[in-house]
Amino acid sequence: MYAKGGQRGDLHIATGLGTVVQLLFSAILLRDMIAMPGPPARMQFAITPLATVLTTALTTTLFILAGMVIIASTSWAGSPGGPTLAAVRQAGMLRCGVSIGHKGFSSSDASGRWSGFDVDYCRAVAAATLGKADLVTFVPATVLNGLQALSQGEVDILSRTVTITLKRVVEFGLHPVGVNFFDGQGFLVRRDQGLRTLRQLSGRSICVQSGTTAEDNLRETFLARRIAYTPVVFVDFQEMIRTLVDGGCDAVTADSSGLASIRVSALPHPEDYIILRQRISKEPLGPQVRKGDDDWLEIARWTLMAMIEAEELGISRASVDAMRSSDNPRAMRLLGLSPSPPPPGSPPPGTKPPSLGRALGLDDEWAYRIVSQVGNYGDIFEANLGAASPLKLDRGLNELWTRGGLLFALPLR
Ligand SMILES: N[C@@H](CCC(=O)N[C@@H](CS)C(=O)NCC(=O)O)C(=O)O
Repeated sequence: MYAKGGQRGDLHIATGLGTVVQLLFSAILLRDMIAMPGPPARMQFAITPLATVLTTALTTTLFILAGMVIIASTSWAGSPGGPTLAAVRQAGMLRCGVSIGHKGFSSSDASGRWSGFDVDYCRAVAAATLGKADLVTFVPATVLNGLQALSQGEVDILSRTVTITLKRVVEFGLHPVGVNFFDGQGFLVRRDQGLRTLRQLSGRSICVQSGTTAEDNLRETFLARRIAYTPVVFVDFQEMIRTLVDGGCDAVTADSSGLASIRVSALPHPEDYIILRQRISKEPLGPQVRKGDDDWLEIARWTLMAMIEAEELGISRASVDAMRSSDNPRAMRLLGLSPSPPPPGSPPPGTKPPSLGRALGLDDEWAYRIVSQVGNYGDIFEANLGAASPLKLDRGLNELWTRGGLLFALPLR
């Protein structure tokens, strides 16, 4: 249904091989023509050494030419951008699916301005691809509607607390970009009920939103632990919260980050509620793109990696300009700068592979714009979810691997 953008490198190799085969056929044909019987014996005597010299020279030249074709076509034949990038650039706007109202992750204020951790990732993709972080149209959607909107081409990327699962990826034809938030499912209860463990939820009513992973996890876990409960299932998230506040259920279960968000933004007295310590699932949350445009997947994936890499390198929104004169080769590479003068052993000019940005079909400054306009991973975590935000979440599993967490940027080289 969607135009395929990938396999450009393979195509170049195929073209190169095709050219070689064609050239070799021509050489063999020429040799056979020259060696064809016909001319008188004396002439044949004269032609044979000449023919041998000619065909040897021709075949050698053709081999060299063919080799050059292959080398030229396979080196850095990679991603020139793909159809989604072309469409996004044509529109001058990135369409990004986000959650409807999920403070800290994505929510809009009275003037319609969106903010949050998932919103910032969309802005980073816009900065990388369009040059400006604010060239994003946010399309709010529930989990199911968001997945459908992505698979039907109504958004270019989905960035909304969606758990990556095998069935969703296959059923909706998606590619997970990477995990940008490691979460787990928890339970929010009123403090005065005295509930502190899962076992104490036995016989209680539990509110849950349909179409989310929470619904299945709840059923499976409570069945396996033989804990009886009454599910109260909602399509509408706001209605679920109202029901908790009105005492219509004893607990709400969802991603624990979502519960922290509900607690500070949707409940009249946050201090009256607590989140139980136990978690019943793994919820790897992350952006997703539609299958069929590998080049776009790479742009989305390496945007996330660039934000993590920038944090690993200590390049933040505040320090990025100063870091442009860093002597760290990784930092220089990420920021699309080459050290001057080039260090000994550098490839001669003209044979150097393109910068990371150009390899993605972007430009040299893509990652500089991401960090200077939006920030590194730690910047957007702290501002939206961490100490500087109402949620005050710990980094926990979302800390860099160098500090004991799970965040690890694939090498940007
Ligand atoms: N990660 C879960 C659930 C994500 C989710 O949608 N959570 C709800 C409850 S915390 C939510 O974000 N609601 C707010 C909204 O849809 O705007 C999933 O992928 O199924």
